[in-house]
Amino acid sequence: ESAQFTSAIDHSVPGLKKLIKNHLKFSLARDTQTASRRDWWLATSKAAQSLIIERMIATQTAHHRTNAKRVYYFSLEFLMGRLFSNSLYSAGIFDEIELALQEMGLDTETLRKEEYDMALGNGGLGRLAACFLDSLATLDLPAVGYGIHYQYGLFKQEFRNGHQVELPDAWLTYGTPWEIVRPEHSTEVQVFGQVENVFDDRGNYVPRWTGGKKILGVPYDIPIPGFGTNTVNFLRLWESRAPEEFDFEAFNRGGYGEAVREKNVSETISKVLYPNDKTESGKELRLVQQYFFVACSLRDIFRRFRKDNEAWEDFPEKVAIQLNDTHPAIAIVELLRLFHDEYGMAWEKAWSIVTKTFAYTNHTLLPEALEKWSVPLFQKVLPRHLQLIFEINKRHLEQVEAKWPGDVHRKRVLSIIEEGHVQMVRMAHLSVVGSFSVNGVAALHTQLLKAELFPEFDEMFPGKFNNKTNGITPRRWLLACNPRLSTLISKKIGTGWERDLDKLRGLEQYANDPDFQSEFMAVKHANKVDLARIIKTQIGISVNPAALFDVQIKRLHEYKRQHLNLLHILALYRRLLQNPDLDIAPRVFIFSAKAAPGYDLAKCIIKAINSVGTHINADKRINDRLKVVFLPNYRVSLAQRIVPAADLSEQISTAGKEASGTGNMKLALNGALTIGTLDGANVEIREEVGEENIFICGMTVEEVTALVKKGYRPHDFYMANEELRAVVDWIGSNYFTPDEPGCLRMLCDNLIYNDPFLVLADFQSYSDSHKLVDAAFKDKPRWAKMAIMNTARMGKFSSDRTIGQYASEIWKLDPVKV
Ligand code: 26W
Repeated sequence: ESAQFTSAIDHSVPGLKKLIKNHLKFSLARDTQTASRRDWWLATSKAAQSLIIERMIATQTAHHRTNAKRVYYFSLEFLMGRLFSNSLYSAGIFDEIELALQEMGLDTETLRKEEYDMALGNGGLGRLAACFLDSLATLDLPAVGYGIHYQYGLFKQEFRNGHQVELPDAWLTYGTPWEIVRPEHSTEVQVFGQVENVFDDRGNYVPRWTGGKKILGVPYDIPIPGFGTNTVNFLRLWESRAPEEFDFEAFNRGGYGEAVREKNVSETISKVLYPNDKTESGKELRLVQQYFFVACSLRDIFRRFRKDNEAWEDFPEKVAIQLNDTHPAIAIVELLRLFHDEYGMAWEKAWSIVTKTFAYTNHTLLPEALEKWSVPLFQKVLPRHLQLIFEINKRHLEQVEAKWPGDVHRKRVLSIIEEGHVQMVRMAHLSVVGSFSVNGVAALHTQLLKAELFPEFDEMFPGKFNNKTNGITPRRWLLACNPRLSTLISKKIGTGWERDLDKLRGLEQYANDPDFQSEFMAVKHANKVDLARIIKTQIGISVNPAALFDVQIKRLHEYKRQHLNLLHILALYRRLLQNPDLDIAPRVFIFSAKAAPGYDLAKCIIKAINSVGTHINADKRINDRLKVVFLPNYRVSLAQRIVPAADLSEQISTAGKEASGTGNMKLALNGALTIGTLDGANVEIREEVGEENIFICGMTVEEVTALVKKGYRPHDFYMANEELRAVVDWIGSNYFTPDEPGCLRMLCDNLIYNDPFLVLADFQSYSDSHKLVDAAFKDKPRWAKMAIMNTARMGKFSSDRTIGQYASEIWKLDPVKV
């Protein structure tokens, strides 16, 4: 069964022109004479949005009429970036709009720059959620994303004297054309309060959660159009409000000021995205955020379920909930509470429905990023949930006892509660126990998840753990960000690759063709010219587009080892100073990265790169053969400019630490070669492109484990390697920071005496690998062939493949054609 869809909107160029002008006049109250560029951008966006909304209504009708199973993607983060180009492509009106704008003396390229990034996420995990939404709609899968409508997204970054400064990201100041507020679907939830025993309506004396603070959740919907299909899903983001405009009880108690303050507390919940991508443990507001959006979303799902269904037993047949890491894991307990406490369902039945509904994705093995909440904090914020967690744990440990009688050690490691000075709730354990599926995000990551992080759980629940290697959407990360390459590819192998990325394999046969090689590299060169212009206007540095563009773009983290890259830059610089005739291809090192505001060492690494860069860029002796640029305020829209212009992609995390990485896929898809460790999805990228088309360096997971076990002493590596010692000391001296003596000391000391991520141990191998990169780059046909092979063999890393696997292997979800 499928609804027949016909559009009521005129898609022709004159029709679209009229639509844009109508929006300018009637939605924005502007005339063509006084309209600013932003007005035109808004009007054009609204025109595209009307086509999308039309399809969204048809899609929702189809899902409702077929009573389709839906997947609900729960995530604290959605890093959407700009939506303008994406909307035009998905609405299938990109060329028409371009013509319409042209006729009015405007162009899409100028207008799209007016849009402020929607940066409601930190990094990989948030961007993955955005790519997944795109693929879900493109594959016609019924899906809703649920999250928080943060008033402020990830902070804006500026550099002052090379230091990171954070500024608020007021993305909503001028409004957004994409969202639709739905006050009619507002829901009320509570936090805090206490547990009382009361008689229920069947005369049972039962615990009840009472006296909590009431909060109103107001949903904002962002339509999510698929590419080349009529399906339009939506992302529903909750904003917190005080339930009444004004709390008169508080007013009577403490007067006006008190009443306003109470209102402010409610509205604080959705105020700001936490900017850490390690943990936020202990932060009460973070736990409240997690519960708030999860509680609102579950009530919303209940309402939708009950429109089309009678029996709660059918819930798992109609609802799958994917937990994006443990951040929304409290949903497991809330769903149990709704069934058991609010609907009077027996525990066993409620728990059985719950554990058939949830699936959990783990995104990190780093112990400091595994969420734990102290029992006293839980007691304060969610007292009834804490009781339920203890009951879940009691029953879980009974099962452990049944399977391994008397095994106290096993109970301790498997318990949801960590015993200690203060008891802690382990959210990952709760997620594993409460879900029917637990997946890692790359083959190596899943293997380590099973063998190192959760071996006892894997034994207890055979078959629950599975792998879903990450992917990226080719619509944003090739079609939209790299129009030159897209056009070249379509000219060579035809269109269709946008929805079936394996088709890129068709390029392989041209990898040795000199004509195709020069076309491919001409595209790369043009993209580098564009990026060079951006670098010049952003930070005033001139770079040579013929140089090798060596790119490391990702959050700043010790484990990602931007400082390993820096040590190599210093080594190259030193070699050039000592041997001015050294024959190396000119290089531009390009960094972009935000550091968590409280992460001092990460901020020190930013300062170090900036200071070394400033010094090298000004040194006439090296004849512009090295340039170091650090582009401020890394974000999705900036990534879309850097990725198409990269020659080399730096993926050099300590083996075993990067769960997957997704930037590695974006860069390789756009014809950058990878220099990387055997970590995360790099392993699978190497499998796909072949080892002759990638530069692998550094220790393997096994070697890392062995070295740590034996006792890693960075000082030994420092002493044994003259060049390494010189560059580390160079950082530690005040040579690069004469105005701020001692400011890089912590970095240097960390490397020599601590170095938890084995930077010094991997230095030589990394440096050797870069010599191979240099040689390959000088051999133009060889480099071109390798670059083409990378693009041609990235099909596996389409998020369409990933989502197809989630749908068939985890969610049992069928497409619904609109
Ligand atoms: C504030 C709490 C918190 C804790 C952890 C926020 C975010 C995290 C995550 C670890 C952040 C993250 O982005 N993880 C990344 O997820 C990507 C998508 O699966 C992977 O590709 C990256 O390897 C992983 O680091």
